[in-house]
Amino acid sequence: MQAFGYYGGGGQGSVMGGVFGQALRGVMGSGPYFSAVSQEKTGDFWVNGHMFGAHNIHTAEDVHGAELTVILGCNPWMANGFVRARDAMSAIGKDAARRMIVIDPRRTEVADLADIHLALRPGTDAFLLGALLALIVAKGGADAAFLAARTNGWDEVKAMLDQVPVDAWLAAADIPRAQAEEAADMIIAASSMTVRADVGVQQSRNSTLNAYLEKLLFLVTGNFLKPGCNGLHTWLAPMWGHSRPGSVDLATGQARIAGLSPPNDLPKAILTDHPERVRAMFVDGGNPANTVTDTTAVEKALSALDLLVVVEVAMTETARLADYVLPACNQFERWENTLFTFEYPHNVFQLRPPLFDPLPGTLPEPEIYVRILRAMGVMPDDARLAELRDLAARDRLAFSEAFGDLMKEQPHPRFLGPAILYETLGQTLPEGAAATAVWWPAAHSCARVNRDAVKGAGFEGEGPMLGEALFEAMVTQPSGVVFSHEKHEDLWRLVSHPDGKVQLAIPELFDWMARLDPAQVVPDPDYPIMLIAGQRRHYNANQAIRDPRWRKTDRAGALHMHPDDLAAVGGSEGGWMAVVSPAGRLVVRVEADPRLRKGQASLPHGYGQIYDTPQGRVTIGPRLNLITSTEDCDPIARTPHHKNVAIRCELPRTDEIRFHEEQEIWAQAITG
Ligand SMILES: Nc1nc2c(c(=O)[nH]1)N[C@H]1C(S)=C(S)[C@@H](COP(=O)(O)OP(=O)(O)OC[C@H]3O[C@@H](n4cnc5c(=O)[nH]c(N)nc54)[C@H](O)[C@@H]3O)O[C@H]1N2
Ligand SMILES: Nc1nc2c(c(=O)[nH]1)N[C@H]1C(S)=C(S)[C@@H](COP(=O)(O)OP(=O)(O)OC[C@H]3O[C@@H](n4cnc5c(=O)[nH]c(N)nc54)[C@H](O)[C@@H]3O)O[C@H]1N2
Ligand SMILES: [Mo]
Repeated sequence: MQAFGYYGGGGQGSVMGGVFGQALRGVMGSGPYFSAVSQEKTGDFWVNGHMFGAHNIHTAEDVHGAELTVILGCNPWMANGFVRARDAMSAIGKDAARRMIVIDPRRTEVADLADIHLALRPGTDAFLLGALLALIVAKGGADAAFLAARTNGWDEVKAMLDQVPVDAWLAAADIPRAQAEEAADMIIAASSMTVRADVGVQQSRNSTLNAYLEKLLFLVTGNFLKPGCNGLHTWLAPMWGHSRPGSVDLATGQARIAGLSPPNDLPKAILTDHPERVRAMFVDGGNPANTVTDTTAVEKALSALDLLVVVEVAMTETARLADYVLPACNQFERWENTLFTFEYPHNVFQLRPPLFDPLPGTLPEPEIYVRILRAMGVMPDDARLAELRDLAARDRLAFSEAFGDLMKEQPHPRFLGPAILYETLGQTLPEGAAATAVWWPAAHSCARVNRDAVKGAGFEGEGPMLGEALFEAMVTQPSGVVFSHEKHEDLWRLVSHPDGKVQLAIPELFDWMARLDPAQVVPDPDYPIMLIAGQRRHYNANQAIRDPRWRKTDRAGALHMHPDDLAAVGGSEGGWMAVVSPAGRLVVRVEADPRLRKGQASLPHGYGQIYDTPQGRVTIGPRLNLITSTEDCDPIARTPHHKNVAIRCELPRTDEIRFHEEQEIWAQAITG
């Protein structure tokens, strides 16, 4: 049964509920699991599956230790994305012995600190990376010893790279040959290199291919699992899964990646007469009505459901469409944990106690899920839970055995682990901390699978006692714990192919490379400007900023245009501009940004919230996904091309300006 769909499982910084959400999903069948992650990173996971053996073998980067850092399609100055990002970028800028290459059409704040800025034409990363790799190989920069010892398929990859028409591809990317050669030389000369990539290449044209070429860049040059290079990291518990071939969404036929379904398919999975269509959705920690591609289709689909339940802290655009809104308390009013534990060689986890009391009428998500599961009648009976609770209080190891036995029973317990732990072990933990019990099996499995690294982090004990020691530290150290300390060499154990080697050749992507054609980069005359539909700026944070007064600047979420493009359409700074895509039209405030490439514009991510004012309904800032299209996406992962949305800019009509100026006046009731 795939009638029950789930979206979210945690927004930024608020993730504890997601673990419990998996219990509800499990008992409700095998419907699609849409997540914010599966509209940015699934192409990357797919490549990891081929290269390393599973979708959840995940690469990390050692920006702090690298001699050369390649910043590829991301802006850590604005977006962070790794620990102490601004400090790390500034440190590189100041250190004469360290280098940085930035690959971004815009001269970003980090490009100012770089040695080389490759300001490529938007959407042409595959051409540029292909050409760079070909140059590196031609210059003898491949690390033959590393490739022979640690990888398979190098001959095929080399044969593919030998075919790259370097000059034609550099022309497609609009990068001078001399600059590309300089970058290739710098990469070859580096004693260590790490590549940091994010949505600038993942939500871009050739997304999955970009992820492959990005990994080839550090693998071909042997910059992998060594200090200052890219690597693999241990997990306390993997944040996503691995999908075997044949795991598909029945209503759409789309293959799942990492256990996830692409949000781009959300409308299609609902608005169909397929018998396995999604009929009910549960949304927790996400605002798909604003953040999923093609808002019009998403709203239509969510409205067509038999049932929509939204767990929220705010009356969002998605919650407005719901049959039931379940009010949650926020991440500072309950126990929470970090989830993006992507560090290596040492990896950190933090369980945070609450700072404030919850507002009346709100509940922590774990309690919401456990109440639902109890009401559904799927939980073990009270006597059984009491027995386990009693064991947990007296004898953790005996509890472990009894809990393990219960998990093997049919039909439901194996899905219900988090809820059962909450009701048993959780009740023996300090007041209010019941939800943290879900980390107990994770601590144990982490200690079992990564024994040496957990011991390396200072934990003592053998067998289950090591896991107990780790769990004890997690729940009693509110400032966090280092749970694994790895030696680079040991991390090779994470590669799960039988021969322990990285598989470099991915035939599907060789075909894709062969299909790349510089003619594809010629702008559409009707939509000649390339829009970054969702730029990270000083005052946006996904959908988490709902009070516009929190934005010290950029309250309107202005369109940024290159000054020449702005002048060409006759616009003026602070005035109005219409942004037109094949999918829709937005009228927005406009400003000039000379850092953009000519022919490139940007709108910020994280705006478009709807409020009720005394005069009527207002939308503050661009509701961006009104102009994005679900089919403008990656062919494998179906991740949207949000960084390369083709648009045109034109001056709005006077009635449009009148409407938006009135909206701004009404909005003063909210913005003060
Ligand atoms: N301030 C702030 N920080 C955030 C968030 C937020 O909303 N606000 N959101 C968080 C989330 S969920 C994410 S996923 C990350 C995303 O973090 P980033 O990926 O760093 O964010 P973006 O600004 O979307 O895009 C990054 C860069 O891609 C560049 N770019 C555009 N088109 C192309 C292209 O074709 N090729 C290349 N190479 N680059 C291109 C843009 O100029 C931009 O500098 O940020 C996280 N951090
Ligand atoms: N056009 C375009 N679209 C994009 C992007 C883009 O660049 N361009 N970026 C994409 C990316 S990378 C991402 S990650 C997504 C993000 O999109 P979403 O996942 O939809 O955004 P979040 O802000 O993470 O969602 C958090 C929601 O959780 C709620 N929330 C906050 N705290 C709590 C809590 O404690 N409990 C509960 N239950 N809810 C809480 C917030 O009110 C908010 O509505 O957007 C994507 N959409
Ligand atoms: Mo994201």
